[in-house]
Amino acid sequence: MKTAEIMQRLAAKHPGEAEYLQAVEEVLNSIEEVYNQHPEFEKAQIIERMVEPDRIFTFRVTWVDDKGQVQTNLGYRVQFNSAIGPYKGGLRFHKAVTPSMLKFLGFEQTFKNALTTLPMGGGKGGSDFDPVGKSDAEIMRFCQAFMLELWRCIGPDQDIPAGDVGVGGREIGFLNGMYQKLSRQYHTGVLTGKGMTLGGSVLRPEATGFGALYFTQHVLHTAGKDIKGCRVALSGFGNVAWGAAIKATQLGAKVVAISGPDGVCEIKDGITQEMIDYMLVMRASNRNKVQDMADKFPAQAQFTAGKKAWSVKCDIALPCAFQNELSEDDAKELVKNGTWCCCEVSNMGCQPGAIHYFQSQKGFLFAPGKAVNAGGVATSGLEMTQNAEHISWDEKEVDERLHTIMRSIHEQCVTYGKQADGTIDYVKGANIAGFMKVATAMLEQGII
Ligand code: 2IT
Repeated sequence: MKTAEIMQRLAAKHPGEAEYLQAVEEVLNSIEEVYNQHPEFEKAQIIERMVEPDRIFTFRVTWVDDKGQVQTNLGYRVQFNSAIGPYKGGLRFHKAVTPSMLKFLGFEQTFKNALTTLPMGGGKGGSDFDPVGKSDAEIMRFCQAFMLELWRCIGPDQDIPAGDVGVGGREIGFLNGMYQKLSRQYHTGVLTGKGMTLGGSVLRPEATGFGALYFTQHVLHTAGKDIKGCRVALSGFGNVAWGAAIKATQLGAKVVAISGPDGVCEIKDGITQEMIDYMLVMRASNRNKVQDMADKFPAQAQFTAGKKAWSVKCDIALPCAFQNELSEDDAKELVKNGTWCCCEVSNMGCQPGAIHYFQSQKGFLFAPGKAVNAGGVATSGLEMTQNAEHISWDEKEVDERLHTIMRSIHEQCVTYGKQADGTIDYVKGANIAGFMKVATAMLEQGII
């Protein structure tokens, strides 16, 4: 296989699907060499089959806003790959959602889920519904209308959605209620990220951020460094940034920045527990403004409009918000300011130019989203296990399992990403490890 040829064909077939093509190209660049050592992959056309989703459902979602006006959005579920288990992946509600975005996320999810060690295939879904400025009642009505279509596509052994950007515990609760009403199935295992009263798992809300910090610790230890005392800049202030802020602080690091679409809050002395708790209030308000933190804590947080978290001096940069949120120019600014590590917590948070720049800097530590943020979906997998067994584990049990999984993901990256000079290429490691598992499963299932 030749990456350039495959990309040319895909770009012609899917014009304008920039994020999807970007995600595929990154994986193909990493695996080309390994792939070409396995003629059986080529014979079974593994790559040609793996880059296309199994199927995509597209549906209209119509609902009534608080003013009584009828609103129409588009809803999607991309069932990407089921070779190693039922489709699993989140739902994203964001005004910029397109099929391309959900295809990139579903493709990434397939490899990420393979890395978790759990039997989950890859999927993703969502809508171009914009939660910003919506009331609780509007969110509820939208979720109910969305589920009127989605429920026929999903099931506990078929496809298990969860949250993503714009979808948290509140939304999952509304979605779950409508699913049960429509299907008359009262099992708990069709959505993950549920609240504790609905069969959710302890630590699921924190899991993406916690897992990311456990992974970051492994990256640092392997390079002979310690997170204690490090300054950490986070982007976003949603669920993922919240979990990352808690764990980074617990591990002795200082979170010196959070950000939003409106700008950045610099927190010179490090984020406090009170401020971390306030992130939840900010998320629930649907205002989507990080300035609210500076307004609430004017002595600790300094807001600058229009700036990103990457303008703040830090040791470790953790993108926790959206794809392509860290550009090559941002990467240069970070390195100039002394940053020596970037672990992507958001999916595809760094633009290709940023990754290349980081990797060109001797000693710079970079790890990709599909390894760093896999603790979220892994804990969804643990939620599925608890639901299937009709039991619930305590925090210690879930945290230990999350630790074990993140350690295993790191080991897989080392196995497949170790370079001749002893350093680890985490991008290559994660992509090859995930690919090998999915490709092998596809081979074993025959041509289907
Ligand atoms: O990107 C992700 O891994 C998620 N949004 C979580 C997916 C899940 O099924 O928990």
